[in-house]
Amino acid sequence: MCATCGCGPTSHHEHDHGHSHENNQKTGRNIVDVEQDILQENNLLAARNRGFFEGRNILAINLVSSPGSGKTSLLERTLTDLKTELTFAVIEGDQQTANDADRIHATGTKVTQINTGKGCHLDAHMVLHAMQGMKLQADSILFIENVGNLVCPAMFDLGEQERAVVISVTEGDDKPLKYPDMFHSSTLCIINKTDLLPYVKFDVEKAKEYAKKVNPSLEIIELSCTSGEGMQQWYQWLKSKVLTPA
Ligand SMILES: Nc1nc2c(ncn2[C@@H]2O[C@H](COP(=O)(O)OP(=O)(O)O)[C@@H](O)[C@H]2O)c(=O)[nH]1
Ligand SMILES: [Mg+2]
Repeated sequence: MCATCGCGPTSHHEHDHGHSHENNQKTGRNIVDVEQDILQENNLLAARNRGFFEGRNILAINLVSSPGSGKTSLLERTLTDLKTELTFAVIEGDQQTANDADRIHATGTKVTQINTGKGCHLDAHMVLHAMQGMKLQADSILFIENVGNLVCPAMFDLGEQERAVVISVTEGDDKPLKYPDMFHSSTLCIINKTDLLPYVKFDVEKAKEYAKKVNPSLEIIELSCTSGEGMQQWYQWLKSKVLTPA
């Protein structure tokens, strides 16, 4: 159950405990109202974050995926390979632990960990709060690694310019159809762990077709953080998004 967006209680109550129809209707209505309020407030703060990023020419990229797709691995390799060319900072989101922040810190990159407790996503306020203690440099890239979850983070704009959804070949090629909101709201889809393709049933062309069906303008990059295959294409994409300072 998510303590902040209220995505849990609806389905639990409706399916597990057999509440009366009237009660279900009432519960459903209340939850929709609360969600609208939360999202409206979030959008205002996201606009504030976006203004901050634009004013300092910071490219903010929200990394979303299910747990274990390889977000932190992608960051570790990227930060290590490009640290002499670009300036980076990272905000790490997880329910518990500072494990990912430790992994990022080991690359020499400035990082702040947000623990959401029972929350299943980052929101714009958490990002604003984290940024206030970070002294972000102008003309830099800020990666925001979201909590591993293909559902709720889709609803929460953080003020980012780009949203990259990472899927790995061990998760099944139908994820874009099952979680369309996430793929619809993303600008880039990274298909990770291509080194494992010989061992798993994952049709790359089908995955791409499904992703494009949900979002025709979605860009797609296949890569492996382990073997390094495809990483250059990701670096090119990243550099193409960095705006030259005026
Ligand atoms: N074989 C393979 N394993 C990977 C790759 N990228 C990440 N992993 C592994 O997947 C697991 C989860 O990775 P992590 O970066 O922590 O995922 P996150 O939860 O999305 O941040 C770790 O055991 C990684 O070593 C890859 O390209 N190939
Ligand atoms: Mg991680």
